[in-house]
Formats: sequence, C-alpha cells, structure tokens
Amino acid sequence: MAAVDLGASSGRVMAGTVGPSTLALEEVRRFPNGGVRAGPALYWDVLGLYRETLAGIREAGPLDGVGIDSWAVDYGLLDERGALLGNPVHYRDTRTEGVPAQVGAKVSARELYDVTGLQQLPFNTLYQLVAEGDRLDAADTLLLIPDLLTYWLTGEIGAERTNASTTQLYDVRARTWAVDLATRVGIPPRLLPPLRDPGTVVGPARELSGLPVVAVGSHDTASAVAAVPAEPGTNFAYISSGTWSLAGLELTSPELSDAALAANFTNEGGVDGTIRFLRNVMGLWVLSETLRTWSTSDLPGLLAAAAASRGLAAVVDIDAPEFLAPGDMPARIVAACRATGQRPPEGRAAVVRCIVDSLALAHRRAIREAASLSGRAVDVVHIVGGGARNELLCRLTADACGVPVLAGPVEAAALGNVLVQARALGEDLPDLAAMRALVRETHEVRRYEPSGAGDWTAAEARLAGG
Ligand code: ADP
Ligand code: LRH
Repeated sequence: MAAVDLGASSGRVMAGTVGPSTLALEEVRRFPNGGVRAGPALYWDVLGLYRETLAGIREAGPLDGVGIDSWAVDYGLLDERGALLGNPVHYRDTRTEGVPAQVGAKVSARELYDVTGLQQLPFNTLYQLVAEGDRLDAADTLLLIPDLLTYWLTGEIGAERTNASTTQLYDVRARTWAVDLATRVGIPPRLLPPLRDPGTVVGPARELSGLPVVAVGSHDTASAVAAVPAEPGTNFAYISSGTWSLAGLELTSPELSDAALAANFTNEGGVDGTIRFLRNVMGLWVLSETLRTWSTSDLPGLLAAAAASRGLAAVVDIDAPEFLAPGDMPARIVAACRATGQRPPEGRAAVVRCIVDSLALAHRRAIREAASLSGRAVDVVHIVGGGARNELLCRLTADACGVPVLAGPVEAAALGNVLVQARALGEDLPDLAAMRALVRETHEVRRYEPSGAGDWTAAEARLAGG
C-alpha cells in the first residue's frame, strides 16, 4: 500500500507492507511543504501537493491500495461542477483575526464546546468559513485537504470522520455534522458532504489504473495515534511531535467539563471511535521558523550546542498567540523573556535551548492537565513523529513530565495510515491493540528515564512573570 502523509513541513509517499508479523515502510518520495505567501494571503500549494502525490504513488510500483492523511482544518471549496473555487488558504493566515469573538457573540464558547468538544484555535474550519463571508455563496461543497485529493483521484465526494472532527462543525457525541450550529453561524449546511468512516474503500483511482483508494484516519494525528506502540493496559499519554505537539490521552468518550473548556483541551475523533483528548502545543514550528530566520539548516549542530547550554535559563509560553504566525521567532522569544522579567537568551545555542526547554515545559503542562482533567494516571509518555528524532527534546520531556519517555516511531502517521488500509483490504487487525502490537513487534523505541534535573515547577511560575 502507499501511504500519502502530508505534514505542514513536508509531504511523503511511503510504500508500506503489512503481514502477520510484518510492518515495513519505505520512503518513496519526500517533498517540502509550507505556506506560500502571494499578495495579502498565505496559501498551500495544493496542486503541487497533488502532483507530488501522483508522482509518488506511481513511483511506489504495484500496489493494493492508497490512503491519504494530512494536517487538519484546511479545505478547498468546490462549485456545483466540482471545480475548485480558489486556492486553499493556510491556517496560519491572519484572515480569522477577530472572527472567534464575532462567532462568540452568536454562540457561547460553552455551547460550542458542548456540541463539538473542540479547543478554541483561531484557525478552526468554522472560523475560516465565517471569514470567507459572501464567497461561500458560490460554493457547493467543502472538502478537507485529504478528502480533496481523494476526490481528485476517485471522483467521490465525502468527509472522513477523524478530520471532520477538527472542523468545529462536527457533533462529537452524535457523530454527525452539527447542522444547527453551522446554520446559526451562517455556514450553509449544503457544504458539508456525507461522512465516511476510516477503513472505507472510497473507490478506484481513475488516473492510477483503478488502484483502490481507502479512507484512512485522514487527520495525520489520528493516524499517528493509531500507531503509538503502547503496551496493553498501560497508562500512556502520547505526544505527536512535528510542526505541532499534539499532547494528550486516548479516551473512549469526550471530556466536556468546564475545567476542560477552560484548559482549552480538544476532543477529536480517532480511529475506531476513540477520542483524542489533547492540547495543540505550538511544537517544533517555533524551532524550524527560527532556523529559517537564521537562514541555516544545521539543526543537529544547533541541538548539540543547545544540549551543552545551561538548562531552564529562560522559558517562554510557547503556546502564546505571538508564536503562531510566520516571522522572526528569536525576536519574539527575546520580547517574551523581557515581558516576564527574565534575561533573554544570548546567542543561537541559548535561543535554541530556550525553545526546547519551553516546549518540554508545555509538554509537562499538557500531559499533567490531561491526566487531572480526565482523572487518569500517566505512567509513560510516547513521543512519535519527527520530534522523536530530537534527543534533547525527548530527554527534557522525560525530565519535565517526571515519567519515562518512549520515543518512536518517527513515521507513526504513515504507519497508522497503512495499518487502517491493511485492515480494510482484509488483514487480520481487529482493533487498535492489534495494530499497536504489530508496531511494537516491528519497530524499536528509545527509552528516556527522567533524570530529576531541573526545577520545572519554578520554571512554570516564571511564565507568569513570577
Ligand atoms: P510534520 O508532519 O508536521 O511536517 P514531522 O513529524 O515530519 O512534521 O516533524 C518535523 C520535525 O522533526 C522538524 O521540524 C524537526 O524539528 C524534527 N526533525 C526531523 N529530523 C530531525 C533530526 N535529524 N534531528 C532532530 N529533529 C529532527
Ligand atoms: C498536525 C495537525 C494538528 C492540527 C494542525 C492544524 O499536523 O493536523 O493535529 O491541529 O495540524
């Protein structure tokens, strides 16, 4: 099978093989992804992604199936002929500024949370659609990015459930579109296509000799969490660490308390009806944007220098809104340190150390809050995604959380993608436990014990200028 996994920083096509004791991935094609600024707006190059996807699938050779997952929330609008209306806009575009407040005047945050269970993020699909204004009049159908590519491959229209759950237009308890809510905020329900479950065979790809296209957990985080190599019966938390750190727990039903709302936790739908109770932590985006500002690609060198720098010398609230938009992150870090009465980091190694310390601190806060809000213990934290390669981050996360970190696999999203495809195509993988057992059997993880180093409680107090 081919797993097409489109992350915010890179896209990849992986060839996956699944059997009774086999789960292997081979990278066929990798291509950069990111925002394209054109005029006043920030876009995705969605046609470029489609072209790379087609080329990657063709390069993968004979296949039994293909599945597509990508980052969440963003979408294309189709006219009644099925043609794309405008280029999909990047979630870091500023068009939603002020929109959450405007929507809040019509539907309270409490009510929105009650229905959708979603964290308030300015780029939730609901807010992006409200920001479209009159442009929605011309639209017939909304397709999230993986559904858009699936449509181009197969001609079939639908909304895969795990990604639909990130729109803030999906009723997390009824597991349907929140049609009343959409109407109240001025989003025409005709835009919302029929829902499909992960594991549905959508149809043959016309340009690829009829290759079956399978709806997987099309939200990359849903696919990544499906492949977390947790032991059965353990109290595990996960961090899907890439552009974002998606840090939290897997639950069987949503947690919609006032406390969860106040803590800004999300309840996204996972594979097999699970709930991803997590917070979007700003993630390695801040680090990659810092490297971009410095025009360097020497991540290993900078991380080695940061590891040799003094720890917890300065920390920032990495989740603060000023780190969301593209720009000069080192300058924003200096400003945030000054605003909280801390001496700003001097030199590149100290800046990188500040970012990684701050990210580990945000991991600690998210994991601890997830545990206390859901009344569950956490004995181990699994880190999957590109961040599992960052030894300093894994080590500091173990220290900050005070429990062991198990790092890997790096390509968890692609693994979750092929596992769900394999099941749809007849492989005996009855549940998530069976999928995770196969990941454990076939993939090494790296263990980091907490060292007891660092006063993380005091560091947390410094975020508030204390
Ligand atoms: P996304 O899917 O959001 O595009 P990934 O899961 O691919 O993100 O993770 C990308 C991140 O992984 C990079 O921003 C980088 O910080 C980290 N990373 C990748 N390779 C390495 C490496 N060799 N050492 C440390 N970190 C790495
Ligand atoms: C990670 C991710 C995350 C979303 C964000 C927009 O790639 O899908 O789960 O919140 O992108």
